[in-house]
Amino acid sequence: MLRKTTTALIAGLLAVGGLSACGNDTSGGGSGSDKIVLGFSQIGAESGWRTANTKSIQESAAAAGIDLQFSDAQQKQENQIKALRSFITQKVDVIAFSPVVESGWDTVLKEIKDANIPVILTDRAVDSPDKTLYKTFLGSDFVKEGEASAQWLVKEYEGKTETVNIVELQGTTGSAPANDRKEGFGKVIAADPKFKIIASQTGDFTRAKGKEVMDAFLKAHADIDVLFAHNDDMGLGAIEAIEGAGKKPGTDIKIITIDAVKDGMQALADGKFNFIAECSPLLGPQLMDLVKKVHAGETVPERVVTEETTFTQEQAKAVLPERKY
Ligand code: GYE
Repeated sequence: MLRKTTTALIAGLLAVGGLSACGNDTSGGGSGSDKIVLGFSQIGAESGWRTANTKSIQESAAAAGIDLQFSDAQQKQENQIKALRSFITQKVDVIAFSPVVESGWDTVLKEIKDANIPVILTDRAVDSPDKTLYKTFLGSDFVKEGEASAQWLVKEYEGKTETVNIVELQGTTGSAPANDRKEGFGKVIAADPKFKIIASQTGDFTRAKGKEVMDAFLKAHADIDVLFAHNDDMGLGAIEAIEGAGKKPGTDIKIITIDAVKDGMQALADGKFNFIAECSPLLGPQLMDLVKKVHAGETVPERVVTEETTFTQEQAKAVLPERKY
């Protein structure tokens, strides 16, 4: 109550002074508007998923009449913390952000809470034990994505007894999707000792790093059967490395990835990937809904999980023509 009144008061004062409550806004909020101001700190533009996620958030904010203050952290936690502090100074109405890693947010989240600004975690989680530091978390079940990836593998090698040598390209070290996808995948393959992860390293969710690390894996191991990449982009980089080494991706080395962005789905339809567990980047509409609710002081669920599926090569061929991102 108090917070709303204060916000209204500040907005009113700014309007009187002929200033916009949007600070150095370039998104066309209009001066003195009573639009909700949302400060959003994005991780960067490391992958096709991220690009689609940014687009979804920007388009949904515009459609919902929300004044979006968007900040790109270029994959650095320190930049995200700076952006969050500047949202406090700007007195935005709601803050949402996609935390690049899980740890190290307690102090800044406490500062935001003290400033009475509600926080929505988007896409990635934090490991803060104090759950009152944010209102809700909107995103995917990454453990489930890892499990679904491994379940496909288990089925694919059903009835076979020879060792299956797996290499893993992990996402950004310390990030929720890297931690959880690894955990989910590991849990399922642990049930059968024939599955062995012979190498596992971060490719930072990027194509370039995926290629570089896969190059190194191929040099160190002559007998790789399967690649599990924590996202499509690293898998796409790995395809280049595999082809460069004179092997056939999807055949000589089976590839499982996560995301299902258009380029990944194309590789799956082309037979270069073998399976994708979907992770939807289209969080914008649900996010704007939550922004309105927390701004109005309504209670929201602790966790809002996005709906996702999985794709085989045949399924990718069928949906590819309609894939928007
Ligand atoms: O899978 C990857 C992106 O946090 C779910 O981040 C997201 C992940 C996504 O870079 O492609």
